[in-house]
Formats: sequence, structure tokens, C-alpha cells
Amino acid sequence: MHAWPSVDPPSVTDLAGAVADLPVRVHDTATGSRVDLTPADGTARLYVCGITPYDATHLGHAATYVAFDLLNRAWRAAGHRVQYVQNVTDVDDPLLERAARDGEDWQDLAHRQTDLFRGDMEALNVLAPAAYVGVVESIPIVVEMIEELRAAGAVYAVDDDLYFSVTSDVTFGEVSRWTREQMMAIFAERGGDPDRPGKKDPLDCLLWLAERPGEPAWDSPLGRGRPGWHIECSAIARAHAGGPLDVQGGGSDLIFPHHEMSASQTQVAVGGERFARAYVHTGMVALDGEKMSKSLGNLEFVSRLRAGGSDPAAIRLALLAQHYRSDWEWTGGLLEAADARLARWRAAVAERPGGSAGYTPAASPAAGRDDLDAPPSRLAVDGWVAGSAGGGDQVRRVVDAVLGVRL
Ligand code: 5CA
Ligand code: ZN
Repeated sequence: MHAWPSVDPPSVTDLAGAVADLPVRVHDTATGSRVDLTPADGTARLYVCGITPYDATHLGHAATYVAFDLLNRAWRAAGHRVQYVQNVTDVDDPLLERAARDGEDWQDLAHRQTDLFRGDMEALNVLAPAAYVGVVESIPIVVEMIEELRAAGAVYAVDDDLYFSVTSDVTFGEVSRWTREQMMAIFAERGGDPDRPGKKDPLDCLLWLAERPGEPAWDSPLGRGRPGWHIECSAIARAHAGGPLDVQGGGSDLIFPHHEMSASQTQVAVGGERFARAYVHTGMVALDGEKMSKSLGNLEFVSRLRAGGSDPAAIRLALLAQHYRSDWEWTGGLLEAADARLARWRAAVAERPGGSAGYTPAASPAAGRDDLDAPPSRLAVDGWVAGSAGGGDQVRRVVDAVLGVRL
């Protein structure tokens, strides 16, 4: 599957100055601490869970991908290469249910929504992944990983469906650090089936769903069927990242079971090597007091705001006004404030052009490297704008490279 067009950020390695030696650090869910993410071999490997293509692109999705774009930019600004991989869950129950509800072909729905998402990502100046990979095109690598898990003794059947045995991974639970009670309380809500008779452990997750009448299925040595959810990210990450991940990312709603399971499955398949150095999670964006979610239907879309005339750079700036790990609520006021800020920034860089004199960009790249501290880096620009010094060309370069906002 192809990604969207994107322009490489301007280089700011020459501007780093005081921050040149600062490592990129980010908060890791698995350890609860900030970890140094300087890549061991010069290439950072980033996997971010992609959309299930219906009801895209709501502002919760957008906030999550913009946050990981800051990480991508922080690594690049520090002089590292980034191998960025993102999946598309282009076959799964919620997509099939939505297509059935609306009487639409599930593939048409997935294509249309993936196209819309690409357009929104491009407009928001999100750097494209090097590998943008759907599940439908990944069936062979998914089947291959399930075969490896079977060889490791981690797979069993319930009727014709195949399950991953969570007890096969001694480190199971180390991503979320949730108690078994916490896991049990939420598993069913997030696609699990704890009560199915015949399972060895209620938390075991589906690897391969045997063909159901009226649903898509593929021939395979496992029988005719389709992948379970978590195995797609295990298989796509391993096949396309080119090594163990530096970061497995997504919204905090993916901590359990999705990231717990995808890490466990990969670790068992490869014989123990840790799936990712860090598990990074964005906060949930709410609307009208509730998490913005496709199932609740309380959504605001990037495409609707764009169609209403909003500048995508202002939408991006509004998303960056919060720290990525906080839960927060979208309001129209945020966009108005971002519009006004963008206008001030643009006017200032136009009125006060020039190179390095007058602007010390150190605060911006430094903030970008320390747990993606977008709000302080924005404020560093506000400080320059409020003054009278020159250096606007340099401000423009830094703001583009680090925050991804074009002035
Ligand atoms: N396809 C799976 C991941 S493999 C999936 O979760 N798709 S999704 O379309 O539901 O979500 C896409 C991304 O947006 C995920 O990283 C998810 O955690 C994030 N996300 C969903 N809702 C919100 C929200 N309200 N706020 C912030 N991020 C969100
Ligand atoms: Zn995923």
C-alpha cells in the first residue's frame, strides 16, 4: 500500500548548538520512566499503530499521529535516520460491521477511508512512513508468524479458530504492568472473548479466525480464514522495521490488550528478544466530555474542519497545544487560539527576516527531544515573536523541522 507524499523537514543539525548532545528521551509505559532513545545503529525504528479505516480522520487519530511525528522529527533533527512503519487494519470486525450496517462493500469503505486519511496526514504535514502496510496484503507474513508460534508450542485451536497462549510468554504483562483483574475487566470491551468455552486462559487472544459465512477469508495452511487483530502488528512490525523496534506507539487505549499481545507474540516467535525498547502512548482526546470514539460517535473530523476553511497548520498547532500524554478535550476555542497564534508567528517571521542573529532556537529542539515537549517549544517561539529581534528565516526553519508547522 502506498503512503502519502511528504517533504523532508529542513535540516537543523547546524542550529542545535547547546542541545547538540541532548539525547531524544521519551516516556516508556513499560517502565514508567523516561528512556534514552538514541538508536544503537544510527537508525531509529518506529512502529505506530495505524487506523482501522472507517470514521477517519477524527481529531483523536490526528493528535496521535502528530505526536509521533514530533518523535520522528526529534530523531531527524538529532541527526538520526528513522525507519517508520505504520499499518492499516483493512480487515477486522469493526470495519466489516460498519460496512454491513451501511450496505457498503468492506473493501470500498476501507479504500475510501484510507484515501481520506492520507489526504489529512499530508495536509497536517505528518511525515510519511517508509512502509505503510495493510493487513490484506500481509496475510502470508501473518500466517508465517502463526506457524512460528505453533512451532514454539504457543498455539491451540478452539473449534477451527487458533489462539495464542499468553502463558507461553514469561514476560506477559510487562508492557501494561496491569494486574490480572485490570486485564480481565477490559479485555472483552477491547475485542477479547474471555468467556469463550474451550479457551485455556480467558486472556488468550485470537490469532486466526476460521471462515465465517459472508465474511472475507483467505486460503492458508492454517485453513481458510483471516487474521486476529494483534498478530497483524506483530508480523508487520517485524517484517518491515528491519530490526527490533525502538518505539511501539499508539493511543493509550492500545496499551492493553493490543500492545501487550503484539509484543508477547513477537517475543515468543523470535525466541525472547524484546519487541520494543519503549512503548509510547498518547492521551485520549475527548469531545463533549467523552473519549472521541467511533463507537460513541462523538467525533470531529480533520476533513470537516478543512472543508470549513480551517488552515491545516492551525489545526496542527491546536493539537500541539497540549502535552501528548495528557487526556484533553477538543473545543472550537482551541482552533481559534491556534489561528491567532499562527497569524502572529507568520507576521513576525515575515516582518523580521534574517538568519541566526536574534533567535536562539536552543529551547525548541531541546524541548522536542525531552518527551516531545511541544507546548514549551511553542512558547519559545511565542517569546521570540513577542520581542523585536530578527532571525525570522531561522525561526521558520526550526518551527518547520521540529514542530512541523509551516510559517
Ligand atoms: N487499527 C488499530 C490499531 S492496529 C486502531 O486502534 N485503529 S483506530 O482507528 O481505532 O485508532 C487509530 C489510532 O488512533 C490508534 O493509535 C488509537 O490509539 C488512536 N486513537 C483512537 N481514538 C483516539 C482518541 N480519542 N484520542 C487519541 N488517540 C486516539
Ligand atoms: Zn496495532
